Amino acid sequence: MAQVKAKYLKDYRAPDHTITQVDLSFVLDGANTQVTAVSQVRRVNDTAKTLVLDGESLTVSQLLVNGQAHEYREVEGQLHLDTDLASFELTIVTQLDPQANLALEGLYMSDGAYCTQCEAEGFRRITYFLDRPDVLAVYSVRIEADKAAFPYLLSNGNRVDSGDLGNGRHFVCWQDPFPKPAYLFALVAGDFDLLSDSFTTKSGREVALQVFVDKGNLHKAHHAMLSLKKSMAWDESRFDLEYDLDIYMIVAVDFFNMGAMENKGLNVFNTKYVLADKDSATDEDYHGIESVVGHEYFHNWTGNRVTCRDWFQLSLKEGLTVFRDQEFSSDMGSRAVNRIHAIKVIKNQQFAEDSGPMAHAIRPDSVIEMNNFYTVTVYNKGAEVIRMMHTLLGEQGFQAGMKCYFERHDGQAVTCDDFVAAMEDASGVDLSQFRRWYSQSGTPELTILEAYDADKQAYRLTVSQHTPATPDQSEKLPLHIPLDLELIASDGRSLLSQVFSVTETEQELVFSEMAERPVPSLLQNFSAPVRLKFDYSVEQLIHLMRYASSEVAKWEASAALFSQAVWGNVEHLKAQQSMYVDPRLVDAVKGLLLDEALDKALLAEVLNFPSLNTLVEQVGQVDLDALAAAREFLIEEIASGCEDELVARYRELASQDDAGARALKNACLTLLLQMSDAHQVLAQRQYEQANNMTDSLGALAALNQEASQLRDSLLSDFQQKWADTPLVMDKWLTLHACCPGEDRVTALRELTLHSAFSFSNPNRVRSLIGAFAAANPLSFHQPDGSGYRFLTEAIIKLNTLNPQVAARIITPLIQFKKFDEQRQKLMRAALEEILALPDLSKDLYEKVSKALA
Ligand code: 0A1
Ligand code: ZN
Repeated sequence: MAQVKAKYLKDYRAPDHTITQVDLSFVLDGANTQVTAVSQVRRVNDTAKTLVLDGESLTVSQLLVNGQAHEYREVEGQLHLDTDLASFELTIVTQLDPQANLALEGLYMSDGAYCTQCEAEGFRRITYFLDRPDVLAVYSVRIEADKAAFPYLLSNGNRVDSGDLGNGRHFVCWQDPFPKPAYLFALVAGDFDLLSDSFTTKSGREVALQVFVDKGNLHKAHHAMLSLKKSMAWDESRFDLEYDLDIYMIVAVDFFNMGAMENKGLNVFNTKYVLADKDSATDEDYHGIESVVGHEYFHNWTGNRVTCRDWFQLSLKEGLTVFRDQEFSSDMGSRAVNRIHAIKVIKNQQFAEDSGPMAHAIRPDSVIEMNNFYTVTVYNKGAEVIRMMHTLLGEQGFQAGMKCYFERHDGQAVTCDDFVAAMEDASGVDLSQFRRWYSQSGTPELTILEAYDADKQAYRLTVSQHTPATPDQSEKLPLHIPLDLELIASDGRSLLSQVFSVTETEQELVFSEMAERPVPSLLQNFSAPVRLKFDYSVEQLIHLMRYASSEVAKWEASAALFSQAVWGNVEHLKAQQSMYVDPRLVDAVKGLLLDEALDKALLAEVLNFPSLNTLVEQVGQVDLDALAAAREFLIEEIASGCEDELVARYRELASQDDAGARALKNACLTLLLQMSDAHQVLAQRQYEQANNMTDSLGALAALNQEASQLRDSLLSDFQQKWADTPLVMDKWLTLHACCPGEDRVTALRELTLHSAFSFSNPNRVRSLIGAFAAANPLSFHQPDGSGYRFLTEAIIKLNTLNPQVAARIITPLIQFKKFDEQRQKLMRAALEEILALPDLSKDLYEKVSKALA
């Protein structure tokens, strides 16, 4: 096991040296690729006598200080160079083999194209450098390569020179005028189809827009381009932020560890978030593209112009940029549905992270491998923390805070505290207690009790907060929690809607002049990322479904009603009583199905009842088998109680051509098929008549809930049709991964040998193995441990191939505390086996050692 040392936020020190300018020259030549870096180094700490540079897996062929050879030594993977010069020019020549780089960090090859990924610490795999975000340099880049194979040579900033070198080779030079940290550097060299367009900013500057895609995919780049133009216009109108270079490039590559990367002026994207046409991409894919294109574009200000002082501050750029992309999606489409999707991510995944061994604050205190902290906590809970500030300050106060933030910090590398201070100073709102959201990990529980005094006509809510201890932090303090609530009268009138600040461990809210006991809609719009504990009655929830002013609250009420009913039946099963469904629940669903005025996409969300994973997250420990049985029973009962309405609604929607109608149609179909095989013919017809991927996949997913001959034959038809389209074959792999059944693993093991699968491509791995472990809990948690074995074998393979991906797909295995003793034993044994690997990566070591601690 290599040296594993945690780094701590409290140990942050400003660098002794900085680099103000770097001239990079790349000679791209396969395994003989050469990089020359000429850096202008300046000493910042006058007492420093050694320059310490970061590097990883590098071969240095030359090192010069002011043009002269200079001594250096390698110490624990870093390069030490003794000098007391106040400023000097450092030249380092390194040799790289991008073809051998399967970890996809630094300079690597994706399907014959060179590309880079430098966040978080990938630049140190290109050259020795001060690879930390508080070192900001101006970059110039020269790229030289074979002209026929690599006609496009791209880097950050503006193209300033190019030429032919004779011998079949050519070069291009780029200059980026904005000082940036090394993690925002990018280079791409390859042969692509190019979609060009332009955007005129509000101050009248014309920006060239370019989207590069693999040859033959030009027709699939239009939605990404449209999304980019919408993002640019939106950031001007909502945040008053304008683009700052003359060119904005997006390159889509098939080999990528994450979604996309915001390198200055040259974003590198996973093809999944660029390529789309109606035949091959679902409505969800279209939406994902718009949101990721927006996200990367918005980073230009929140991340690039103002960046992070150190990696513990990652949420400074990510929480804020996720908040901005969520607002963008909400302004472009349905605010309620977007909010529901964001809430689901928190409740399913972020709460799970909080209750597992990797619990951390949105600004972590300690990190072993930074790549492990691109998490739902840092990103999505981080966005919730920004959203809470928005709730407390209002749009105007928040925008004043943003303006102050940019006035103070443009061109700097700063901290989360700097951001909060700008918000506070610009708005006058006291955020001192609020800051604890940055340092405290775990999910707060907000328990609310109600009391009504008919004589005094007073309604009282007693609100208490408590955050359970997490492995990283035993002491918890009360937080500043914005509690948005509405009180609703028995006739449906809204009596009050207001945001209260909960700051104490226990606090009372008293409402006078209440002629009757109101129904409370609590934590409206999920106003804080907390677990709400309130003992709602069935009547109250049905009242909220009918009368809550907020659509999100209606959905929350329906999900709570469903969850309560499931847990009730789990109790019945434990007591060996028969299960039961409250007819009022069926009637409530029926009422919604008959309500033509209700937004279709919203109704679809209601009908996609809480998943098994969502339910698992609601309790400490779980009897998975009883839970699954109770959930299935309830869905079947609801579906058979509403069968006529579901069929009628399905028929009426079949001919409608919009995303909301498709979502609702597929939700109805899913329920009908879960209820009875007799409805299989609906799915078959939908599949055969489909003229878009949402309909095809909706039919397949509905059929995929159970093994059947029809399912098998349509899946193989799908495979033949799409064999040459990897992103669609990923959907096929996921369908296989998510089909229930006791012997899934045998089929999946065979699929790892299929030509559509490859361990070296992260999209393929996530679609098959990642999806199986994360989204097919019943098969993954087979009592014989076969699911754990399958995942463990894949992780062992990926440990050396691509540690980042290995560490990502292990997540369901480290959350073993939720399950029964027998399963825990098997899961622990699998983790022990991984921990004992002789060449265990830092990424896996951090997660597995914490899980077993
Ligand atoms: N900053 C990117 C996410 C990202 C992070 C790490 C990567 O490679 C290890 C790649 C991308 C974003 O937030 O979009
Ligand atoms: Zn981001």
